[in-house]
Amino acid sequence: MTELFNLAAALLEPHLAAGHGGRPALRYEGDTLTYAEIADLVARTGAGLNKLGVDVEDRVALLLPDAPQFIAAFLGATRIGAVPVTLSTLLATDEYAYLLDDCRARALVVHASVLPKIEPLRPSLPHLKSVIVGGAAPPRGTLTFADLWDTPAARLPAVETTTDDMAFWQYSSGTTGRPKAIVHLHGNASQAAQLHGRLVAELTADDRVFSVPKLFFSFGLNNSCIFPFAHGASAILLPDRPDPRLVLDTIARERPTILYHVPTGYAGLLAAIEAGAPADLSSVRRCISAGEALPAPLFERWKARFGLEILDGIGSTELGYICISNRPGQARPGTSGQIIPGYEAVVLRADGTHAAVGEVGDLQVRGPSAAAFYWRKREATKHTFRGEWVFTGDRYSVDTDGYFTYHGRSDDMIRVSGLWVSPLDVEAVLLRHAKVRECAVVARLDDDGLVRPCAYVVSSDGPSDVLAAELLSFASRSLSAYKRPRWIEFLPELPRTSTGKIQRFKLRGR
Ligand code: 3UK
Repeated sequence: MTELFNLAAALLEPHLAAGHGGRPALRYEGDTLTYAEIADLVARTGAGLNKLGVDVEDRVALLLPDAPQFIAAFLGATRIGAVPVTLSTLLATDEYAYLLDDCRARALVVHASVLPKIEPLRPSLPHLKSVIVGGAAPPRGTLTFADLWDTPAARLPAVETTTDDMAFWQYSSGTTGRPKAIVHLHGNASQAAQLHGRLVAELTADDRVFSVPKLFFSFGLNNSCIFPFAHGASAILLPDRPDPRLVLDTIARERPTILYHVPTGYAGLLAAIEAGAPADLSSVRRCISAGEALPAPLFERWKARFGLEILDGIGSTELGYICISNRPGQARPGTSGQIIPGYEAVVLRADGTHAAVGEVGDLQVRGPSAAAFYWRKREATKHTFRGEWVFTGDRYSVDTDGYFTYHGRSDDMIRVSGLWVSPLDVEAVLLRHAKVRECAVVARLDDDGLVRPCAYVVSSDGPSDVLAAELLSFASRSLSAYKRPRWIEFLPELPRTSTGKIQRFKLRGR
């Protein structure tokens, strides 16, 4: 039912009304910001955006590191019914050109360190009227947060959003085609805080959460903003690149009670500790992972060292958060756990009937945190959002106890370190090398059981270790670290269908 509801108001106002305005909401660079301080920043940011002409339903792109300014801009925009679009800070100029044009951002809030990647685009973005710069002194033609915050919050016009209004957008990539904006509504945005937040993390107002995955991801936004604020807890924000030693220092210094990371991140922390990095996890009572499958040996190594289970769960940006998860004390290593009450999951055969126990099929989930649709992508929306159900694109089986086991993707996409890798992007780079005639990139497990890209290459020169090494370094020049192939395997030819399509599934089986 459509009723009046505003996400930003729902996350902050109850704490002030209950007299908890003095409680900590954020820890950032050694400082504490209280709920009252955050609420004031949010109200002033909203009022400032209004003064710039940002109106209800206008998109406000955010290109910011994890910091209080991110929270102020995100909730400030949401509060006035504008629609924040959280963008990764790690992209290239041509990717921002597409995203800012696709969402028709009316305003952009950008950190000074990322601004140089955006500046060349301004003339080609007619909808972009205001650029607000966080961080260092801004160049001409832009505004600062201080300019925004000049506006007294009392002037903030109340915008009455409903549960069915758009709250925020997040981009997700696909195998082919451009990234798709996933549209979240006010009414679905905080539902997962009452499901995973209560039943798996078991959040209370006394918790201090630390999410290594950043606020611009759906996992991080829920972990570091929506969940803690829904429960009156506090979040530790780390603006820097999360090098394992820095993460361990932050844990020792800030003493979080709940740690959120991706499996590759937990493996990185263990590797750093085994190489001698000091670690004090005595404050941590719960470790949560998502983004890619957590291998059982990694679960066991972590438990042996710290006595803590890593509770892995599967979620997606489309579903709003984790829907199937291991529960405290009941974790089964190597599985994604059981359905979280409030969600329903089915494993489907190709003909749409339900798979039997143990049979692998396509995972489809429904639940209250699911997003509404993809912006301006009608065909993709029809494929993924099927009535109340979300088609995940993941292959799963379920056992008699209701534990779900991941078997990879139904499309060719590869999940590495909790990030999407399209085989096509990696293949395009390798194909630029003069000695690569054909290639196909697929997922393969490394020694830790984590997924990494592997490239099968048909070369004009035939197999050679020298060429393999050359191709690895060639790829590393134009691909981010997580996208680089870890192995090069030579084949006389690639397996193809009669119509000439590469059969990547045959290579995955090798
Ligand atoms: C894969 C997993 C195996 C799976 C996310 C927690 O990752 C998140 O969202 P994305 O939209 O990607 C979704 C896809 O990632 N995946 C995620 N978790 C697992 N595969 N085991 C897992 N535990 O392919 C899924 O379809 O980036 C994670 C919370 C919110 C999120 N958005």
